[in-house]
Amino acid sequence: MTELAAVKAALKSQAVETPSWAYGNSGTRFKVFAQQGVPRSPREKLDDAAKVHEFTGVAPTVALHIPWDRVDDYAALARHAEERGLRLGAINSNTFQDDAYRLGSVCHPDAGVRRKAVDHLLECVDIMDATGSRDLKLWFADGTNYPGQDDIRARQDRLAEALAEVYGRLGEGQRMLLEYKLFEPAFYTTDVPDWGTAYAHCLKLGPKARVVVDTGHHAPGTNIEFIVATLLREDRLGAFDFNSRFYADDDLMVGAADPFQLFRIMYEVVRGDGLGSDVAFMLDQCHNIEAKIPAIIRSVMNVQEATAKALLVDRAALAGAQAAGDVLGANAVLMDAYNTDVRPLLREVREEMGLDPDPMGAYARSGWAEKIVAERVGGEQAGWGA
Ligand code: PSV
Ligand code: MN
Repeated sequence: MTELAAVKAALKSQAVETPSWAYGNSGTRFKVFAQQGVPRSPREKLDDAAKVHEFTGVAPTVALHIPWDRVDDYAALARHAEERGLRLGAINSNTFQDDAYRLGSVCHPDAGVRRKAVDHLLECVDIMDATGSRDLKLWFADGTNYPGQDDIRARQDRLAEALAEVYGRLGEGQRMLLEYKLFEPAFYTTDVPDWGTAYAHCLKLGPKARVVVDTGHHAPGTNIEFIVATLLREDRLGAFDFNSRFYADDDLMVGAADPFQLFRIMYEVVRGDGLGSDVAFMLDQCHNIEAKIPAIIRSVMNVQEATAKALLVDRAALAGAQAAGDVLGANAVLMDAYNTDVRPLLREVREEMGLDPDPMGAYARSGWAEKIVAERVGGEQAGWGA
């Protein structure tokens, strides 16, 4: 295979998982702006996700969030997905919206609340059995707001105990993905605040436990690609939650705020053999003021563009410059790839995949946006319950 053919093959087999909640209404804690045509059920979310896959060709799986996507029959939901060329992806737990969780969930000082939270996580594994999902994705809002509020170390012990019980329930081929987040909603301490804490718990649990890097969950200036390189080197990178941030957990379209950062991350993914591996590339975004489906299509395209540039890095030239201590030369190799306009290459890739080379235009011309506005009247629009 020529180098270009290898780049194209990698781009064609890339898979970006889209989040069910991005198709529903969501927003900031100040206001959720409802939009017309928004899905009213998990099935309608999948119908929208199918459009993203139809026009990009690289978004074959959809992550669910429980209880936002709770249905009576998960196997039937999986069939609904299959009939649209999709599969159900990660099952995201939700231990952050129940009144019982005021002081935390799996780290709560009360054993009864911890039991309730763990039972929910076990329910999520039952759902994985029914949907055929590989990954259980855990993010905990647990933490404290005030010094002295609770015992930091005891909370780690409770967390470890809960994770161990759920880990023990995982079936063959199932994985636990542990997501960290610097702060919010807890402001003084967060129980899983960083990749080191997540990694330490995963290491103790075993090989099925992996770390999730949500690109919005770091302090400003954090070198995320370093974290990615390290986790890949340790074989503990489970997944990405892609989005963009200007300030904190903004959940904007990935690649919008800082496409160069996304490129640097994707370069480490390529360098660390993470592309085409079992690392899941998921979006975790909210579209509050912009049209949702086009925003998700744009996000998928942004990931593709960053990936294409990362694949175009002349690795031999880079290694040569690095070995020679040629600081500027090495930097130039990386920047040459970043500054390449990969849009013509991606148009070609899409044509070879039998797709319209312009996914945004193709979606706009498809009439789907008008159809859902006309048809999805009545009922309650899906939202994140915030
Ligand atoms: C938390 O901020 C998070 O990133 C987690 O992944 C949640 O599951 C997701 O957002 C949706 O609220
Ligand atoms: Mn996330």
